[in-house]
Amino acid sequence: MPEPHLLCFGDYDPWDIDAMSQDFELHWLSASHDPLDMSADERALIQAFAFKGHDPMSAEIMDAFPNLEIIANFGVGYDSIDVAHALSRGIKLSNTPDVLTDDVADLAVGMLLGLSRDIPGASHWVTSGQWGQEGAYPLQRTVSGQKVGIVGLGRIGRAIAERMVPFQSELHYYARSAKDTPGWTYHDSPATLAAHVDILVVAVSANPETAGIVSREVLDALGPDGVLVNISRGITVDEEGLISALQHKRIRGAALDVFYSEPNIDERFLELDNVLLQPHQSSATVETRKKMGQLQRDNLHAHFAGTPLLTPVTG
Ligand code: 8YV
Repeated sequence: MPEPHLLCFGDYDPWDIDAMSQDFELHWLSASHDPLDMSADERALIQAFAFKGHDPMSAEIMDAFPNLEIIANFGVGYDSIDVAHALSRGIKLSNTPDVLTDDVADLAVGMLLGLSRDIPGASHWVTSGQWGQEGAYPLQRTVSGQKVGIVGLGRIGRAIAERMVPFQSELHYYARSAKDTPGWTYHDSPATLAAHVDILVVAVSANPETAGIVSREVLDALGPDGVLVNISRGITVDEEGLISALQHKRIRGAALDVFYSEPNIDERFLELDNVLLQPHQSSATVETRKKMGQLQRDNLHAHFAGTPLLTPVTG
């Protein structure tokens, strides 16, 4: 049987390219990364997309591929994909949940520790020789025993909350409805949650409903002693409001792995002394990226074998 034709979006590691090329006829985008630059003949060959990255996967792109059957997303979040359009055209969708939960939760906790104890600044204090010349580093803030609020208690939010239990955190959360939780306090709005905690962690999945869910009002409720950690998506936080809150110290600080505009983030972030900034790397370990690639391929194989997708996106 001829191998299915697969169009790869994004940068893949060599092990993914090797594995994909064994079972698929691979096609790559041109340097412009614009799928509409491909010839109509080549577009007509494509049966599947291996989608990676955060560029919009629009109705226009899908419609330019008349024989597209499946979009296999490399990532748990699929906010860049026009899901409604894909499903209306009968194009199947899959994502890569679960396999990245631990790494994302680990980084959220690491960012929280890094920000609260200013680990990057303290490291620079040593490497710059200031420790010897100027003495002890300025005092930082404690993490253990603080009140931690999670916005979105899905798989990743729950994994972050569980990691904070050994830190003796008092745990609070906001979700669409109360969950079965071991003594954690439910709040029915993000602002009420923020008003009750010292540390607010955004772990909600991004969609039109959650865009801007961490609004100026929420940041003000968090208050001048509060810190924000975001490992979800830039659009879940009102970024203009966040920059203003950080500039005017209306919140104490923010640890951010995600931004409105990546990788060229708003330059005002670079001037702030109360942030810890990461390059959207929460799932970026060799171990997890191998598992994500495997799950992406397993979904593609399931589709072409005529069996149910392992991790379908259904809307
Ligand atoms: C990306 C992510 O998939 O899983 C997600 O939703 O944001 C990441 O793990 C990764 O950056 C590749 O685009």
